[in-house]
Formats: sequence, structure tokens, C-alpha cells
Amino acid sequence: MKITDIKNSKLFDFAADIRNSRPFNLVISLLFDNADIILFFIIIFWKLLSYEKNISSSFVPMSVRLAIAASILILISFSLILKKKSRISFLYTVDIILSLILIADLMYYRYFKDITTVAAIKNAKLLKGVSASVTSVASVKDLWYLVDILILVPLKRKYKKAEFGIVPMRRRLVSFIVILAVGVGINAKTFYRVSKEQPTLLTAMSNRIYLTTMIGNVNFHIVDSYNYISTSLKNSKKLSTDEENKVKTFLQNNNNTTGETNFKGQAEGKNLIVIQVEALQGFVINQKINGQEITPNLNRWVNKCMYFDNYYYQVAGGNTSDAELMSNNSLYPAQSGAAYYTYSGNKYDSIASELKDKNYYTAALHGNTEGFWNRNVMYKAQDFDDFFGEHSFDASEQIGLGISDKSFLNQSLEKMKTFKQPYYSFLVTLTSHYPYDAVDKYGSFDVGQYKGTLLGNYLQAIHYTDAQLGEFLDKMEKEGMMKNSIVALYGDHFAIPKDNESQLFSFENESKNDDYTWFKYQKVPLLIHFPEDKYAGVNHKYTCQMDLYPTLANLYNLPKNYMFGKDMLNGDSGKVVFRNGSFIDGKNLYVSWTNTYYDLATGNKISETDALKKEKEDYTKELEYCDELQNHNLIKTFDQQKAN
Ligand code: GP9
Ligand code: MN
Repeated sequence: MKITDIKNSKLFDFAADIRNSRPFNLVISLLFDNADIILFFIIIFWKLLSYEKNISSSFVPMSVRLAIAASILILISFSLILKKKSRISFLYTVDIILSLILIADLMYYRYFKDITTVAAIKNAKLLKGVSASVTSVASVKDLWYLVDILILVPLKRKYKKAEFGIVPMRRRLVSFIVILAVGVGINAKTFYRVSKEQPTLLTAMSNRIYLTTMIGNVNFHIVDSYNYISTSLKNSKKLSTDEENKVKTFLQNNNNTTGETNFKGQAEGKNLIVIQVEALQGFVINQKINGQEITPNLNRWVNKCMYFDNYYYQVAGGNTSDAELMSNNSLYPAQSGAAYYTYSGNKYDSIASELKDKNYYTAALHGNTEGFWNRNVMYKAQDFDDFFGEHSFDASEQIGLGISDKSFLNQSLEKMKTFKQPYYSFLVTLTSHYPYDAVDKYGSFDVGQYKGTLLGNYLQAIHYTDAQLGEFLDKMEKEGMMKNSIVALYGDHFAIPKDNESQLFSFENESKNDDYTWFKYQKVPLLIHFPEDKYAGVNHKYTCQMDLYPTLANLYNLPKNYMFGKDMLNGDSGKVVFRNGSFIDGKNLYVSWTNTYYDLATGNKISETDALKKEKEDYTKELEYCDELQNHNLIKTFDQQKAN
């Protein structure tokens, strides 16, 4: 390139002067010719590092910085095949795409504490309905990721006008191969280290955020895309008989774990009413603010019920729909995305399908549009006779996403009175939905110093929902409906996202803010009410949403075929497995994203023993079996095998 030939570019006069000076400065020339690549590297490195800092509170170690650098080199390598002007445009476009991905990932993280995946993006239409939530997880700070894109517009134009010598194809190809090899080489080392530490992390991606903190955002998306494509290809093939049998054997063992028969058939013939409450988090139960109970009605009902106070939610990418899936089927959420979408074509052995075999009428009720979370499809797949969605109600009283809990519960009760008995009603409430900002509609619950904060708004929202639930349960009792019914009520998932944990911890006077403390609050209440308040009392056993169906199956004397959870009323297992690979076994807590064990009773960190390592591997296997069952629609296969 002749510097004197640079036209229309005052901006580069300085560079031209230097380059024309004697002796000719080769380094400067090289820097100028590759300014686009250098700038791209610096900008993207900064963006990826800043993303890492957002998702991980700890210092980003050198090994991760290297992995990030390697992923950028891989991106750069592809630009090297192109001619100079196309290369500039390519790098600029990649910058735009990557910045948008990072912003989307950050928003997704704030809400789901997860990273977007190809499967989740495929289900993106689900996010339409939660636009209120999407705007509330957006942050002005994120706009930093776009600033360079604007600044670079005039610079890019001028730089493109500079004349550069033509680099022959062969030389470009060599640069591409060399840089790609360096990037892949460094990555190979990182991936090897990760796979040594946690053998299934890269393939099962059970713990996506932890993986991202180890390999960086770009590498994560490369691995995720690779896994998505290879899983799709793999699932198009039939599972071998051997693999099928492993799943079958696991289920047979899991569904016959104890010889105990406590409470067996106690609910047979009775109506079943399951109420899934939006964002009802455990800490509000029996808790006061400024001397007033937050949930006075539920507190009253807790005393009349069998109350499980160590009941964990286990939702993943499907959020509310995952809570529904687990509670009704005892199947784990999908590895990524929402099972309600990915597996809607599958056969299910749900509570509704089994109760239907016993001549029950089955109905699902929810005050939102029927298509939300693919419910219209999934309720059919789970054998509900009817789904009463927004269109089946008087939808005039709206709060947030749909019909107010007050109106929804009142109308649902009237509908239930007309149901043919015995029936199974599955109700999903809605008003206490994040970001809890319809405060004026919740009435005047005084949250004092918390007024206007996320926590304060939540307390007002859940106080409102509590009043509606109280009215609903009291009416059922007054009208004699409780005499012949079992009611199970639980929260679907957390209310206070990880991002706002400090508000929760200070409200609860927690001095620590470690993962153990975080887990302490990831419980939702479960209340099971029996006629005449029979069996009322608190049960401290470690239980979870996966356990509801096995427990109800025992109470209603239903067959247990394809359940991954445990019967809460029999046996002494304290197993709670989370989709990200974390688990509780009744004595220990394993936090997968830091690969750390805690003593459940004391909160002290403990080292991994052979037994704990085995447990970790067994639970990873368990999640994989469930994935295989869903990926290959095995309930259908197993049912057919039984019929033959
Ligand atoms: C939507 C409601 C909320 O109908 O169930 O879903 P979420 O956003 O909590 O998953
Ligand atoms: Mn929800």
C-alpha cells in the first residue's frame, strides 16, 4: 500500500506522515493494515469480559480470559479469508450481532439466571406475553455494548477508503488456518480442563451459567449450537434397546423404592384440586412486616394442612410451565428451552390421564391467553378433558398479564361447582407475577421502608394473592366442598430473582450472601389439605415439585410408571435434583455452578468424597435418562411394549 495514495482521508494524515517517514516503520504499517482486527479484538474482548463480570461475582481468572481470547481469534480467522473491504464489513457485522446477543443474554440472565440457547430462541414467541418483564430486566447500562457500533460508522467509512495492497488468496488462506489453529488449540486446552473437572458439563450442559463462566459467552454459543445440531441428528435415530432398557430399569427401581405403604389410597374417590400459585416463595409464610402478617390467610391454612416447609421448586427454562410439567408428570424440565414446547408431541402419563382411567373429570384453569406456554397443546397432551383459559372467563378485570386472581378464583369456584364428580381441577394463578408493579391494584398493604422496591412490591402482590386464596379456600370450606376433596397448593418458583438477592437477604437479616444462603430461600410452600383438617402438621422432609405426583399417586392409588420423583409420605429419601445439576440429598447441598458442597445443617463448605462424587454422577445420569425418555417419546414406546 502506498500511503501517499490515501485519498479523502484527513483522519489518516498522521498515520501517513509516520509511515512515510524514514526509516519506514514496519510495525506501524502492520498495525495500520490490521487496525480493524486489532480494534475488533480489543472491543469484543472488553464486551465479553464485562458480560462475564455480570454473571459471576468472582474475579475472571486468566484461564477464562484466554478462552475468551481464543474464541475471538476463531471469529477473526474467518474474516482473514475475505478481501480487505469485505473483512471490515464482516468484523463490523459480527460486532453488531455479538453485542445484541450479549444484551439478550444479560436480560435473560436477570430473569432466568441462565443463558439463552438455540432451543430457547426457538421458543422465543413465548416471551411475547411477558413483555412487561422483558422491559424490567433491560438495563440502560447495556447500551454501552452498542456505543462503539455508532462511533465506528464514520471511522469504518474512512478506513475502507484507504488503499491497501491486494493480499493473494493463498496468503489469506494461510492466515486463516494459522489463526484458527491457534484459537482452536487454546480452546482445546480449556475444554479438556472443563471435561476433566466435570465430565458431562460440555455435552449435557446441565449447568450453563457455570460453563459460561469457564469458557466465555462465544464459546458457550458455539458449544450449544454444536450440541443442538448433534442432539437433533442423534434423536432422529432410534435409541438402542440397551439404552432404552437402562431408562426402563431406572424407572422401575425409582418407582418401587420402599416397601412402605403409609397413606396409601387415603384420597381414593375424592376430588383433587391442585392450585399452583404464581411466584409464591416460601419466605413469606408466617413472616411479618411492621407487625403485620404478609400472608395471613395462607398462615391460617398452613395450620389446617399437612405443610411441607422444605419443598423446593426446580424450574428451568420453562419457568411456570416447568412447575406444571413436574407437578403433573414427575418429569424433569428440558435440558434447555421449555419442555412444554419441545416435547408437546409426546405421550404423557400425567395425573389427569391416570385419574381419567378412574372416571374422573379433569380440567385445567388459568386466566391468561390459551396459547401462553403452549398450554392449549400441552393440557391436551396431558389428557385434561377441558382447558378453561382467558376465553372461557369474564376477562374484564385484568391485572398484569391477565385476569386478576380475585376474578379468576371466584369464577373458577363457580365452574368447579358444576363439574361432574369426582373431578381433578388444576388451577394456575397469575396476578403475583414479576415485576409486581401493578401495586395500585393490590390495595393498601403497608410495606413501610420497602415501598417502591422490588421486594416491597412483591410483598404487596403476594399479600393480595393471599387474600384471594383465603377467600377461595374459605368458600370451599363453607360450601362443604372440602369434605370430599384433597387440595394441594404450592408456589411455582422464586419471586425475588438472583439479581435482587441482597434485598431478600437484608429483609431476612442474613449476614452471609453465599450460595448456601441463596438456596435456603429457593423453597416454595406446599400445603396438602385433607377433609376435616386431618393430618395437619409441619413436615420438614426435603422434598420438591418432582415429588408431588408420586405422593398423590400413593394417596389416590394410581399406578406409578414413569416418575422420577419420590413419594413424600413414604421412605426417607431427601433427594432434590435441580436441572442445572445442583442437588440436595437430605444432608448435603451441592452447588453445581461453583462445584461446591455444603453441609445442609451448618452451611459449612465440605470437600467432595467418593460417595458425594458418585451421587453427583448418579443424579446427572438421572437427568440424562429423563432427557432420553422425552427425546425419544419413550412413554409411548414403553406403553406399547406393555400392551403387547
Ligand atoms: C403465564 C404465567 C407466567 O401464563 O403462567 O409464566 P412465567 O412468566 O412465570 O413463566
Ligand atoms: Mn410463574
